[in-house]
Amino acid sequence: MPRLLAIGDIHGCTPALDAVLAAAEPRPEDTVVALGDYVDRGPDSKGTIERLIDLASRCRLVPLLGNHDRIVLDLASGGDAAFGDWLRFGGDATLASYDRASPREFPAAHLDFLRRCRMFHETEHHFFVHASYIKELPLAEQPEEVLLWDSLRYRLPGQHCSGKKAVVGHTSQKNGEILDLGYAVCIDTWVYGDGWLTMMDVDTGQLWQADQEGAMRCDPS
Ligand SMILES: [Mn+2]
Repeated sequence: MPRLLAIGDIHGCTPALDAVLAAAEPRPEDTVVALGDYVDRGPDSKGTIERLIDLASRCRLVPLLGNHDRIVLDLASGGDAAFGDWLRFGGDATLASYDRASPREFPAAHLDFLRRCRMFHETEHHFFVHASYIKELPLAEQPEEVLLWDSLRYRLPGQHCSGKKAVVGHTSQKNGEILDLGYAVCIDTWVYGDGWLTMMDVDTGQLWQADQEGAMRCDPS
């Protein structure tokens, strides 16, 4: 059976990504939805995007755009994102990983990867967004501000009108545990801090979790 797998916010923690991929072993028929925020904060944004480009050749990868990825794209295209604010919110680590002074100088293949990221993904029983959603609106009509930026700490979205279960990241769960609201599950478990990178089989609930150094969590349950 093809699996439907989701990966939470990676934030440049490449050893954690390597570890969960080695454990879950995505196969060509599996779909892997990456929930965005590949860059910033952790030490190896460049390596994380390299791994994801490689992963896309080994399974069906559906990468979503995160708010941090959005800022990198804006800066790369001369948009009006605030460079100083970005540096303070983890962009400094991204520049260091590329050894470049601006996202304008990042490899074209990496920027193309970010440009191809989607705002949402939908399957028969689930939908996937980076941050949050407005329950009354169809996915194609959601404001980008909500999809990329809204925090579950300030507003719980409620059951979406489609009846499907949401799989989201963005709101880092500082206790390292996924947040399961029933109608939605948040799998950003704070790998760039003291937590884990979480990969989940959304149909079975099986979890694979690794820390920044790539050590697997022994008993995720
Ligand atoms: Mn985010």
